[in-house]
Amino acid sequence: MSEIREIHVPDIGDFKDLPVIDVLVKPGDTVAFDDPLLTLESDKASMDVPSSAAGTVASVIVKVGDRVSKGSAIITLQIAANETPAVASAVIAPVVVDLMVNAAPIPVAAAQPPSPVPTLNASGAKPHASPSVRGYARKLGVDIGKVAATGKSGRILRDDVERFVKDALARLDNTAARSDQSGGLNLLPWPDIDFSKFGSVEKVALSRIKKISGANLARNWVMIPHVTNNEEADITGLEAFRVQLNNEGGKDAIKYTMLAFLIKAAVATLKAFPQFNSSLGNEDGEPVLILKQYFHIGFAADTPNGLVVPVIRDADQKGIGQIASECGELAKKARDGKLGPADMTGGTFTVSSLGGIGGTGFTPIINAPEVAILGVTRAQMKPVWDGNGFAPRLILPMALSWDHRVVDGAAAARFLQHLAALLADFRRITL
Ligand code: CAO
Repeated sequence: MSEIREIHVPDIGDFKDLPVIDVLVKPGDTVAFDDPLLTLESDKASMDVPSSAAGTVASVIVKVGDRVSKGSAIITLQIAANETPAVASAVIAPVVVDLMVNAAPIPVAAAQPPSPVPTLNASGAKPHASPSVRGYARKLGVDIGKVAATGKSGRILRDDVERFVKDALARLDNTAARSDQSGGLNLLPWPDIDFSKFGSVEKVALSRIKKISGANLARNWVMIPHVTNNEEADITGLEAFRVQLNNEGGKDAIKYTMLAFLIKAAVATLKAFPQFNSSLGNEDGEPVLILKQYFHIGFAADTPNGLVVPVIRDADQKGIGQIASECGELAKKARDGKLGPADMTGGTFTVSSLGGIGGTGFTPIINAPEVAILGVTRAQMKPVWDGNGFAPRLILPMALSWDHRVVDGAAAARFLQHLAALLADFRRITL
């Protein structure tokens, strides 16, 4: 046998028509005596309304925004037969119950159930706290006996419970940071400086692309153990061939770019070193290497709004002319801000060319979840010893950043040697 009982707002002093700002229970919830049911807000503070009985919530009568006073029905509670007598026959005795949070106590009348097992604090004394604060502590899993009281006459306040939880979390964080030898990084906070103290400044909001790429680059830089290997490729013959192809073309001919040759040579090198065309994955908690049998090559494109990486799909199945014209179209789309997600996803390796701009070398950041990226800078004529004398050769500086969890320095050096050999004599690509 069980009984359905309405639970009402108890005497809340002079307060009337208080708005409900939170309903803390829903049908089906089990509540204990003293568990908070509602939060009300007066012009001075908010207060929790505790349950005057234990049971299962059958229905919730009030909702956020309703106004309640003493005697308003809050919920109906299904009370098991073995639980009813203690509460039902309890003598309603006037007691002082602190319904307030961070505010002065209000005298109310409440039904008193048999006292719960007293929780002792460190000093062995029974902790002194209102039902709502006890309910709040119970909800957070806090042993009220361990909470240090700051209220009048040793009363434990809601703030005390919150402080206890914050301290416990901080201790947990510190312990975690110590136990992982500061793997949690434990960095100094970013300096918050008012630069206008030193001179005039102008504030410019970051573009959407900068915000997105910045967050990705920061994650990749921090989470991937990057190493960058450098190599030089003699592209004297290749550049002569490229210029010849472009000179042969008519008015509407494709413009053969160095980038297109680099993409083609990168694909051939990835085929020879498949671990560079992979991603790190996880299967049943174990790391696995996902080797991709497709070759979608991204290239970094500088746009007025920031860096984007459009992707040439199946570059292994395309000729250099097609790669060059697709790069041109995608770079234009990028500059016009018209790239869609499909243009920028699925890449397996990235080429970042600063050759048209300048530089002698840089460290590209891996475009995760890829595991390597090739950066090239401006090719320059250099005197190169050919065994008999110095000969002028066009030398392309290359930088390969790679993920040390997946590949190692020897593999990276071989990758670059292979790539340099292809660029030095492009006929080798057919071998
Ligand atoms: N060495 C010497 N010259 C080079 C070169 C190289 N490696 N690569 C290109 N050039 C020359 C070309 O010959 C061409 O010269 P001409 O105008 O005299 O013919 C000029 O530079 C422009 O080359 P291009 O039309 O082939 O364009 P590109 O390949 O240099 O650039 C693109 C295309 C999309 C890569 C470029 O516009 C771009 O955005 N680059 C920046 C990429 C970037 O920002 N990377 C850094 C990422 S990390 O922040």
